Amino acid sequence: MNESTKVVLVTYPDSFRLDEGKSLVESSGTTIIDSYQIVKIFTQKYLNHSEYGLGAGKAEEIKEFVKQSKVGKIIVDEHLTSKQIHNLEKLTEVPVIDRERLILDIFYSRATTTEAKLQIQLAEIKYEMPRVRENAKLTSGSTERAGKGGMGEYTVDVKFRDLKRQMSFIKEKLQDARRKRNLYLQQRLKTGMPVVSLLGYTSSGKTTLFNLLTHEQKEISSSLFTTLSTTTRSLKINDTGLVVLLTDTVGFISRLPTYMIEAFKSTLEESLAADLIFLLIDCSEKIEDIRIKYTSCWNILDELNVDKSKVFVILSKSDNNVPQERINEIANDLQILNPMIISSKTGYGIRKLKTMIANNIVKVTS
Ligand SMILES: Nc1nc2c(ncn2[C@@H]2O[C@H](COP(=O)(O)OP(=O)(O)OP(=O)(O)O)[C@@H](O)[C@H]2O)c(=O)[nH]1
Ligand SMILES: [Mg+2]
Repeated sequence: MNESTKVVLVTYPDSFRLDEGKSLVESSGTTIIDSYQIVKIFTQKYLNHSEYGLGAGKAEEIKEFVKQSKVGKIIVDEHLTSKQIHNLEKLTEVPVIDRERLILDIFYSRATTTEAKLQIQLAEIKYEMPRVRENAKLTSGSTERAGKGGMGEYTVDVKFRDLKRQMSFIKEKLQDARRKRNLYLQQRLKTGMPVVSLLGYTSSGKTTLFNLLTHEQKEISSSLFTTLSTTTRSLKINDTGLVVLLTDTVGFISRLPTYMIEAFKSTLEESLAADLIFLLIDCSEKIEDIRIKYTSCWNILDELNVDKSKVFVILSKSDNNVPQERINEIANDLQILNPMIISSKTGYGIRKLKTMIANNIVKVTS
């Protein structure tokens, strides 16, 4: 049985980051041994103060609360340096988890394929490496070189070398997995079957659409990062006789450091090599949130050098109380001409979506 750990969440006051921070914490507790129960949320306009990330006054306030309410962990929804984590842990006497650690923990608890597990291990090492020397410095109390003048220095070097060795080992294994995947992809491409991929922010409805189109039963949920690996199935397009391969994959999230995007590149590779990319946007959300998610998705696509001409925006979840005026407002705001509007729940727009695939695949392949 899962045990719940009482945690406090420290995040920003704006509703987007506050809600996403809460969802991340809730998602992290659904499958790992100890689930989190948020007992209080502290907000801060800035989380880049040098000593603790948060301001010193807020840190003291949290320290008191943690003591009185027997809180087991503090989760800060921002990237923190080792020094900031160390200072906050020392002050509050409970473990501190930052945004990257939290995302890594979710990935870790959810990963089912060997490749996904390796990618997470690689991301973890990349998270760990810059912290090794820093941590040693902090725990030895020295402000100079790590573990100066004794055992410390030696231990740190050994640990560092060990992480480096692990990193090249994992990279090699990932290369192998990648080669196999590429071979598989090449074989598929040789069959001439066009590939259509579903990409988008986490929880935008990719897997629900994938299941509807391919009659699959892949896991869907309102938690973040439900899908962590790539699945491909064939899809018959109406009566055209056209068969395409449809891929579903891991979702995006904002404020993801480059090394994490890098770590997941090979999972995304198949999706990125597609003839058509459907970028799903949940249109039932607030326009401000849609804007942030849309921009984040494009930032990641840009970072991955995706050819923009093959990306089509799909507004998903239209059944969720989205009148036509809202659709117009979103299309205007995001400057999308004739967006496709669908609902995987009611089936609205699905026929049109298939026709659109047929039309564009013909264009791409002719
Ligand atoms: N109302 C409504 N809800 C939907 C629709 N499509 C998906 N959902 C819900 O949205 C949530 C997320 O759906 P998923 O299909 O798991 O989303 P995803 O994009 O695959 O998410 P990740 O795998 O976490 O990246 C689930 O609770 C779904 O039931 C839709 O058309 N209408
Ligand atoms: Mg999914």
